[in-house]
Amino acid sequence: MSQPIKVAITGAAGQIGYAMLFRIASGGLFGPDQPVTLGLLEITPALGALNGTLMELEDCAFPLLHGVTATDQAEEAFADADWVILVGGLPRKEGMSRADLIRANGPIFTGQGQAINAVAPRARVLVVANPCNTNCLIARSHAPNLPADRWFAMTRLDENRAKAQLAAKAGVNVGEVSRMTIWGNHSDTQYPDYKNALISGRPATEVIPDHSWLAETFIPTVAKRGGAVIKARGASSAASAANAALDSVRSASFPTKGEDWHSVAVVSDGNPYGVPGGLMYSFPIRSIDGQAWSIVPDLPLDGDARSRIDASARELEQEREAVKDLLGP
Ligand code: NAX
Repeated sequence: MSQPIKVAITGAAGQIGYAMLFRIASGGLFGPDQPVTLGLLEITPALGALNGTLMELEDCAFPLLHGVTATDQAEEAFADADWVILVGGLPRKEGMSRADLIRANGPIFTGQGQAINAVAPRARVLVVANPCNTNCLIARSHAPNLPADRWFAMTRLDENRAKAQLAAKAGVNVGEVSRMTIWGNHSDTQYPDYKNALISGRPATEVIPDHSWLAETFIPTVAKRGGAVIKARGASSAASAANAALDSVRSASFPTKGEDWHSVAVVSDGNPYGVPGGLMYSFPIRSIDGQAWSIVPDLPLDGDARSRIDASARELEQEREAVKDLLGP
């Protein structure tokens, strides 16, 4: 058996944490032969609830789970982690603006970025907590020891939502949908790019001839799906968010198969799509060897796609401006 992979998770007593831990511990992330250890971080008042989750983890008797640390100290949770998944933060509540959320959650990521920098030199980091692109930007700015290509913010739930909508409309299994890009911010300005997506190997725009549905219904349905789930469930997406986080880590950890790609926000260097450098922006990504990745180049983008891509970049620039006092040197 190989050495355990250490996964550190913040907000571990929250609803996404609860939906994620048992899957990781059972082998649902790295497979049935790969042991894992967990480093779980919570705020002090939530340690009691986290202890209950620990009791349940113990009662599952997972043979692959080789150790758990549960703590309110970031450096203890993150020590020597291979992956750090930053989930902890306030979810957006009814009546809370995006700007309120940015200011409420941003400060968490200065300290957590510093802790990763200090104790997790080989870590790769996935930020789930919203606003995830900008929280990731903040954490990364405080962790100069970790190369820029180790930082990710989650748009995979949007990708999965988009695939499910296209599959339902086309009347096919969701596994038939590939090359689904979410461009930009995990927000209403994201661009779910149906024009470059495939259904059963054919352009989605050929399989779904109803182009007004694609342009006018599909895009807002994907972008506003989180709100629709809150309305129906009375709580924000949890199991689907946990699932998307696991998909994101898996896609980064194994080479991309065939000609497909996946969506995740990575640091932009301005190439190849002219997105301003330094932003954490979601692109079509291929993993090369389970460590390195590249942005899929040369996708055709018409004027409408281009203006959506630019609008999401502008929103991210505004978010960066709003947190500039929280950014590291
Ligand atoms: P919960 O409120 O259920 O759990 C959050 C947990 O984080 C709580 O247990 C809380 O004690 C803990 N926490 C707060 N501050 C912390 C800190 N400084 N260090 C460690 N832990 C801390 O929220 P949940 O539904 O699990 O959502 C978590 C985050 O995911 C939210 O920010 C939410 O907005 C975000 N989401 C992101 C999604 C995405 O696609 N990127 C989709 C789902 C979700 O909305």
